[in-house]
Amino acid sequence: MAGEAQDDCLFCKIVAGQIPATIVRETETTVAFRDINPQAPTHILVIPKAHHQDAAALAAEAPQLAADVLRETQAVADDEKLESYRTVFNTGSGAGQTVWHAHAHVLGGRGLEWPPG
Ligand code: IU
Repeated sequence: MAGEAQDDCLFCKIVAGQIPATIVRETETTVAFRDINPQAPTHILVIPKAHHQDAAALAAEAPQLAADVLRETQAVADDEKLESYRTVFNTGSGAGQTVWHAHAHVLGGRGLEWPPG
């Protein structure tokens, strides 16, 4: 069922504390942690604690939770003192999604080119 923890989901395991992560923020509904393979000086992932497979599913199944995730991306940027930053939701393998638990990448701390690769 939508929102239920999945046994085979790495991010559900991070939420459950079963896999280590450098957590920088936590709310009742979200967790933010440093990406293990950072692509910028600041590279933090903001995830809903509940399992939704991607950003589109999150928005459709739990719109309030999607808003919580977005609010937390700004909180992360504030904590990291980022004036400019990029929020990315990769959706689908063709766009580079590798973990099927919705997550926002918050990237900053260097100049970011447009368009992305
Ligand atoms: P993607 O948009 O699905 O490709 O992003 C998944 C990210 O999760 C990717 O940047 C990984 O480096 C990151 N990550 C992580 O931070 N910790 C983990 O245990 C695993 C992946 I697995």
